[in-house]
Amino acid sequence: NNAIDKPKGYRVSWHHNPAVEKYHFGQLHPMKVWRLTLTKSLIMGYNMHHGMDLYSPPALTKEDIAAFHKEDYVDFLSVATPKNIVEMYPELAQPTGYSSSVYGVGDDCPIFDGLFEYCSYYSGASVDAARKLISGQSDVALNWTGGLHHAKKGEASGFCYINDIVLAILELLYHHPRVLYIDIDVHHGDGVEQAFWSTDRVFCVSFHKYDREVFFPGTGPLDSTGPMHPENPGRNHTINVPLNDGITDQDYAFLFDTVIGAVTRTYDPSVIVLQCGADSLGHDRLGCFNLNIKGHGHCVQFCTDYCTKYKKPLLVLGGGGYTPRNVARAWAHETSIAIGAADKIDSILPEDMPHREAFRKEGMTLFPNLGGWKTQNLNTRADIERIIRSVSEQLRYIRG
Ligand code: ZLS
Ligand code: CA
Ligand code: ZN
Repeated sequence: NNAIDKPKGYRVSWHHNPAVEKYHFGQLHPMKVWRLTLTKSLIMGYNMHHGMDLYSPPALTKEDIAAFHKEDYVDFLSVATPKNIVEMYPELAQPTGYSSSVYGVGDDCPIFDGLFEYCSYYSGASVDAARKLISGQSDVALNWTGGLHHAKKGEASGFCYINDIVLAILELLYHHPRVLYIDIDVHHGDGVEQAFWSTDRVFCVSFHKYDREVFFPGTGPLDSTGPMHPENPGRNHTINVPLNDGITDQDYAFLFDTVIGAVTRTYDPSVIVLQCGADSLGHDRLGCFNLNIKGHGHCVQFCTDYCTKYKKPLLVLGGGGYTPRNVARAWAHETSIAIGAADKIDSILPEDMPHREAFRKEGMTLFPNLGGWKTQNLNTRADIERIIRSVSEQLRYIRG
């Protein structure tokens, strides 16, 4: 572990309102809110909360949310319940006819009890984290309950209702000239990309599985780099890294370091926002990559090192992740990276950890082998070289 040393006075903040943990998407739904409880337990089991400032931020109000979202959509979310939704919109009750659905509601984005409170809590934590970075009270701010990148201005999408990332970036833009957004969730960060498509003040980079026909949301090809119009400031300020099944730690790290290294050099962001969706790990229920916990964590290490070196704030968010035990492992490991304790946690189970002996006997580890899963690596040398070539050509158009 050759992470760069943390300077004196370096502060990490953890933004988590435990109220988010009590909501349920439904029995069959892959989004399990209890993965957040598991993550918290692991972080606290390793005593990492002593290395951070803890905040339990308030819920956002409808007005706060309307900074990005359409008012009628926010009104709708704030009143919809499982009971009244079918009375208001009988078309949602049909087993087949929900495709042209109301505000994106349907099987992926169900209306469950307390939905609006759930949204206001996870978004409140992201906005609070952004504010602590702006005020200088924090250098790295974590919100594992956020990172819901698919939500649109007036529509829910892909398990996301309110786009906490967009709300946090809008907050950062009050004080920061240039925000770099990086998205390592296995899905394309379409909602954030769309929100900042026409500005050069936010640079969006998403790494994702791309297959237009079969993999959600079907957007984010290599040649989607911002608006076409030559006068539009957003032109060339989006990078998409479309990947095939089975990418390994080595290939992913090479792509990440090359692409993010080049973007940071040319764009010189004043702050970084990193969405850490854990569905890019091997063995994810919805994912298809072969990343291990440490391969995923490498991206967090890269960003914390960069931000420490150049004294820039970093906002770290959660996202997808559908094999809860691995989600908790990844985000606990990434918390240890943020506080500069990754090398300690590697081998040590804390003295006072509940069930410590049982864990040790079972050979339980933060780092199970998640590689070599399901598929082989279908990303060829040529694929990776094509991506690197395209990105370096694109970056020549960005003023240096
Ligand atoms: O990035 O693929 C789709 C859309 C469909 C297929 C699924 N049906 C239900 C709707 C139409 C084309 N949706 C994806 C969304 C993935 C969102 C990822 C979010 C994020 O990680 C950020 C948090 C999808 N993949 C798998 C499912 N949906 C899915 C699987 C199983 C179920 C159960 C509950 C619901 C219906 C049966 C469902 C969805
Ligand atoms: Ca992504
Ligand atoms: Zn995802």
